[in-house]
Amino acid sequence: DLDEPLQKTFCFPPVKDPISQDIDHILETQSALAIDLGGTNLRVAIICKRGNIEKRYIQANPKTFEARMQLILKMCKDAVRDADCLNCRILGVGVSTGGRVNPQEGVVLHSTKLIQDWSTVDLRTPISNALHLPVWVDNDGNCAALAEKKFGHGKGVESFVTIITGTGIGGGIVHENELVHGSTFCAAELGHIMVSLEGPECSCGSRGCIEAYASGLALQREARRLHNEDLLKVEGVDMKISEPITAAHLISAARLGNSKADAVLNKASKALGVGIINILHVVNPALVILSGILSSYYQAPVQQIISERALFSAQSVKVVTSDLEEPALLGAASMVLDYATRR
Ligand code: BMX
Ligand code: MG
Ligand code: CA
Ligand code: ZN
Repeated sequence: DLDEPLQKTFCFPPVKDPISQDIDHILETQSALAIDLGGTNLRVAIICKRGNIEKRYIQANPKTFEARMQLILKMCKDAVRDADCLNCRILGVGVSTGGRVNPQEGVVLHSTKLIQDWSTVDLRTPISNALHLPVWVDNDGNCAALAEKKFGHGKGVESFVTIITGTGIGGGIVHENELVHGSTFCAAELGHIMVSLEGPECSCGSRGCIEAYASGLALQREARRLHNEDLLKVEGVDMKISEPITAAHLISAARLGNSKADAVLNKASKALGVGIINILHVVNPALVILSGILSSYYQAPVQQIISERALFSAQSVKVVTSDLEEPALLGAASMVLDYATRR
């Protein structure tokens, strides 16, 4: 990003006469501060009303509650300062986080060990006290669904689900135009749909969850296993792997003809596809939107399994990949942009 240092050097709140202040106020874009807390990263972004990401910040998500809270507040303060220079007027803060969330209270109720030290956490009070802004909080998969509804393929669709693959697998359900939260805010934890009685261990403590087969973390684990057993090589191709092994290596090995890598990915796709069929048979959505790192890989096999194994009446469902860059962040912003401007 070439103009970043320049912007830093020359950015200070200008002193202006009242008339140009008035004009500036009109020209300011109503914006939101969005935060996304995942199994790997902590992201913050300034997002304007139309859904453009004006500026983005990314750090590793700290492992302890104290360090995490401290970093959130620091990143937010930096972003609020930068927003001023970008002429973005921040209306509030939207937080997307892994874990079960009570959005009415702005509290993270419980998290799997994907985010450690993250249960019974009031996010609204400290963030709103530090920044003097209203704060909205929801689960990351639910936020992704809100983003699809406002900016993506979910626009105008009464009933759809979204599955977002990252470190884990997040889910969101929009039914009759409303997000489904459930009786104890545990609805739409779609990563923990179980597709086998035995199956691999999941970070939630159970086994056979689709997250344990098809998430970024699950595929990375399998890629490492194959790599350590010297099975990730492709005959006739020089696959030097010096960087850390990820799901991407598994996909490229499979594409180059590695049958072990192909088998792992097939199983992951099957698990995900069967999990999605279970969703179809419970909520019968019109649309399934896949997003995140592996969505374009999974789309075709999922569609295929649905045509083979879903009940006839559920087969009309469309499976698409999201065209949003950052669904969780955009959804976090949409809570602010929709509610802060509502009269
Ligand atoms: C886990 C779970 C979900 C979350 C999903 C995606 C926690 C902390 N997380 O299944 O609530 O939606 O991961 O998370 O309980 P990500 O880390 O891939 O963004
Ligand atoms: Mg995430
Ligand atoms: Ca969810
Ligand atoms: Zn699980």
